[in-house]
Amino acid sequence: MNRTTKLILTSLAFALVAHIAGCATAEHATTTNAGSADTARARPAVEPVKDVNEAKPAYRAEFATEPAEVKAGEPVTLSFTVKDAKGAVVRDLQVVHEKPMHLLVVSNDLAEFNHLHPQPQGDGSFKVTHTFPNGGAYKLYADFTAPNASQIVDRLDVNVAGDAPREHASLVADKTTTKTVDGLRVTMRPDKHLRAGEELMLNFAVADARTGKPATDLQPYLGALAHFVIISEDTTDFLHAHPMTKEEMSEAGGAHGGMEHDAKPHAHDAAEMKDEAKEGASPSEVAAHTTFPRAGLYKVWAQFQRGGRVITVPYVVSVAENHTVSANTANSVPADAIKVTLSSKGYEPSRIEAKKGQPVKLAFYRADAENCGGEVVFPSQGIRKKLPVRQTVLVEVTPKETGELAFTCGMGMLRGALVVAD
Ligand SMILES: [Cu+2]
Repeated sequence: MNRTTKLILTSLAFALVAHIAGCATAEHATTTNAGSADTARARPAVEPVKDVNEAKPAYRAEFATEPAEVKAGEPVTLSFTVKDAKGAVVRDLQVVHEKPMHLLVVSNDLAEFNHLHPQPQGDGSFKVTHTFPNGGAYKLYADFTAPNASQIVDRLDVNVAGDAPREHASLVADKTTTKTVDGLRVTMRPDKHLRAGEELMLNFAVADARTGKPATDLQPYLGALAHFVIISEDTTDFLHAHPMTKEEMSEAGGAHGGMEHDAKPHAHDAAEMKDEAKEGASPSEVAAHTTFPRAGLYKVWAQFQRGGRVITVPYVVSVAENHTVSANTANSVPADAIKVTLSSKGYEPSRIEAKKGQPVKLAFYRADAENCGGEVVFPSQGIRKKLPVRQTVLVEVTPKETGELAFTCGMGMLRGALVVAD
């Protein structure tokens, strides 16, 4: 009865700007509100902010520590006060995965990792007490969602005073993909070679280290069977992957409608998961659907809960350059092509005029790592093309009938159309 079931995780990619003005300053990656029904099940990816001074972010977290000087081995209270563009304190953050704010604390070399949850205080701030074990530079990623807005991740710097800062640990890509932590043996199997800008599934199989049998006693941790945090070696790319709930999975299954490909397995798995929940067994395999934005080394922390304890399993992966997509970029886009930008807002433009019988060249540009935008599909034309992040892909269509010729993202959530006239 060891059926394995995959949980598909929504993942959020953040390209944070490398612009740091010193200790305890925040960087802002604000999102635009996707304004669609899809936001609930797949929160839109953050659009990179080119210049923090260019546009005032809608929300930012003011950061303070108590005491002001942070010392290794001494408890410090980390305080975050979220303010809107007008400076008003925002108290009612949305509860996402059971918490209004998630805080990831990592040392600059990514050797140390903590996942904390600042608690709301009477004065509108969110606070958590933490003890940094060593002196040196740390990064804090405060992950929160204001009411009627999309997710925001603020990256902050903290310098911790200490007699002897720990020696900088260099990231080295793992030679083995099987790791054992606290009696849980976890094997990571990506579904393809890791390449920049390409969507992939990171599959994680969990087994009991002692018996070697699939572990089916995982407990929900913050409303999910697994959480994944992925940070690039230079700390600028931050991805936080959370699983979809059963309801969201069945909704997503419904939304996929007649789309072939991966929609059916997802829906099937959701059904299987319900069966297994009845039997009291948890899936022994989970999958994170993600895109690494750039080539280089990334650290991946997979978090599970078992026996009331959170188990954090670290991996270091190497993401290769993507030569196949760079051959397909702007240089090869003809001048008469219509540029269609795909972001968390959807397709812009989403309606494009065309003439019956005349070929139309569409140059799709995918601006961010929005999850379901990894493919563009023209169902009536049998066209399905991959859209790597920050790459342009050309699609040529000749409409044979007047009316609307629809195109959608791979999961059918984002839609656009050619409006075809005689
Ligand atoms: Cu969290």
